[in-house]
Amino acid sequence: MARLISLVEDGHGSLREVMAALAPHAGNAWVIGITGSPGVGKSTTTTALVGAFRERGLRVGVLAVDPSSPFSGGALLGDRIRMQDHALDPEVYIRSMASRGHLGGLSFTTPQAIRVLDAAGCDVVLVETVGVGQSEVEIAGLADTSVVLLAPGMGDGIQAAKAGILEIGDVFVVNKADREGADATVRDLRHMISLGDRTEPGLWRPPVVKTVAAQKIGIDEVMEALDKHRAFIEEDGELDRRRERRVADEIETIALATLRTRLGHLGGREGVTALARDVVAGRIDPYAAADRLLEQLGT
Ligand SMILES: Nc1nc2c(ncn2[C@@H]2O[C@H](COP(=O)(O)OP(=O)(O)OP(=O)(O)O)[C@@H](O)[C@H]2O)c(=O)[nH]1
Ligand SMILES: [Mg+2]
Repeated sequence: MARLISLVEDGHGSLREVMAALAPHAGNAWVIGITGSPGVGKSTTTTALVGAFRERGLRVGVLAVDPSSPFSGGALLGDRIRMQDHALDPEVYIRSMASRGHLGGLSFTTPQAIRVLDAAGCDVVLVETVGVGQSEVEIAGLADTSVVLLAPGMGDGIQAAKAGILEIGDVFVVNKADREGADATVRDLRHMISLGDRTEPGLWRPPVVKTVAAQKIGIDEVMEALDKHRAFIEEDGELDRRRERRVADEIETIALATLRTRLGHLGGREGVTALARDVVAGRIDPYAAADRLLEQLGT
């Protein structure tokens, strides 16, 4: 798994073959995204959830994804993952990952890494993403179930709304409930959710759960909320729709990466220079030039 995920990170040429081999084995994992601001308790919560899924006898994969980091799955992120509890469990695979800044970045690597874990027989794949802006919203969009973590005083409902996370959360967790202000944060959040457009009948209404992840308090309630969400989306077809959306994005990203590679083979910017000369001389317009470029790419 480690080597396959490294191939994914490198955008290695053999991925085409690898993915073809994996395809018949993928499609079973429950992908759960866990996102929130730095230090809110994502890794601690993830560790507790891994324990809870292991109690059910399930095989679990964990991907810790840092959209802000150009570094690969090495030391820097490794330090961040506090999951030693499961380091010796052969049914748990933990990996931190970052994009190396090419081939579509994390939108390229994350779904494919999930696919590797899925094909390796993980029943559940937990994807931890540091909340630093838009990219985490995108990555949360990859999950079947998205968990958004907040902590008292760190992000109240209004901040959550600003960050766009009210729309992406299927389950909200107010962690560090041993600190002051947790109940107020829960109230804020419930209020903000009630103002949104997710209160119509027939829609999933995201629950807000309080936890002290460091003491594993509230984890059963989080598991219950996850199970309910899973059952809900399975029932109403949303699970299939999400998976189709996820794969559609994946296909698009791969296609764009392929186009970019072909452009590179044409000599990259140099291949464009002749066309640019024509545009500068007023012989053609830039749209026509772009069309010609695409023709040369064989599209
Ligand atoms: N008081 C308190 N501290 C907690 C709780 N959960 C986690 N922590 C502590 O908060 C700190 C950050 O926890 P992590 O789980 O690493 O947080 P994270 O969101 O994964 O952090 P990054 O990956 O760096 O963004 C650690 O020192 C934890 O021990 C909690 O429920 N209460
Ligand atoms: Mg972490």
